Amino acid sequence: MTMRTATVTRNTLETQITVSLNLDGTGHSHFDTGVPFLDHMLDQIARHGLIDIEIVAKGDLHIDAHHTVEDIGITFGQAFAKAIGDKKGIRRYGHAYVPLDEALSRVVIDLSGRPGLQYHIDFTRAAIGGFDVDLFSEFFHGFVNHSMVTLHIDNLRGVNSHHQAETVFKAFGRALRMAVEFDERMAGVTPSTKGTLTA
Ligand SMILES: [Mn+2]
Repeated sequence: MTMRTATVTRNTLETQITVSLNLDGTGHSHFDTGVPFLDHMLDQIARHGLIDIEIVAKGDLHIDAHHTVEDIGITFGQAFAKAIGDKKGIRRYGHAYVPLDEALSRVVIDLSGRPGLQYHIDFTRAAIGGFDVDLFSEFFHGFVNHSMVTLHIDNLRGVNSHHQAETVFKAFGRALRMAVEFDERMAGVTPSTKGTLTA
């Protein structure tokens, strides 16, 4: 099988980012973003999505992490769209519930070719270890708008905000894994009655 890989570099005056992905990987990851809590969350995507992910980012962290987190979402989305290709033979839909102690999240994804985000997380704290939780929404908006997927994220319950975030990213990884997997009964077939998921 040919591995579905992509590397995208995106440079702006605010950030310089390179993302490399292998959707058919084993969860190997390397992150150098300067934002440790984001690295911890990206690691969940790799591990639970069985996606190899390498991200090197240099951003204007002297201002704050906003541009870096948003632009990593955008570049990750661009790399995902490039790696997934024509979507023939894949499952297309993916979903997962993931608990962590008292927290529970559900993520549902459709590799629809249309960007859409439903984002429902009521974080119990404004920051986790200095990381502004508002930025998760920026990350997922960036991802969705450039990967052209429909994504429903619900944190169903949770008290500890680290747990809330971690269950969301683990469920996102699990849902991605399911959606990108090949369904042998769909071999060579685009999983849409419209005949395309890219237009
Ligand atoms: Mn953790």
